[in-house]
Amino acid sequence: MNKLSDAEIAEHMKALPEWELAEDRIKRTFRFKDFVAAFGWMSSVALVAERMNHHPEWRNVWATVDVELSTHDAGGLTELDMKLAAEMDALAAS
Ligand code: H2B
Repeated sequence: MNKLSDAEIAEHMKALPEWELAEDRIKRTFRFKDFVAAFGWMSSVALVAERMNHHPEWRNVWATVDVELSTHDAGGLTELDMKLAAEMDALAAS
């Protein structure tokens, strides 16, 4: 998987308005109604991540999940990060 260019990253970020670009990664804080909702969402995301073989860095505190996405094998952002971010957004919205 190839690292995205700055122009490609900028294009993807238009579709991910809740995400913040920070160096070699993108970040978003997800807030849920309680711990069960947060952990339920994490469980759904875990299945998607495993299917993609692309895994998030994340931290859960009660109803909040802080997520950072980057492709370690590529040393930066790839299409996989953008795809996983979009899947996370969709699952949080449903
Ligand atoms: N997840 C992420 N975020 N980046 C990777 O480079 C990555 C991964 N690589 N999940 C995969 C697993 C790799 O380490 C295994 C061996 O396929």
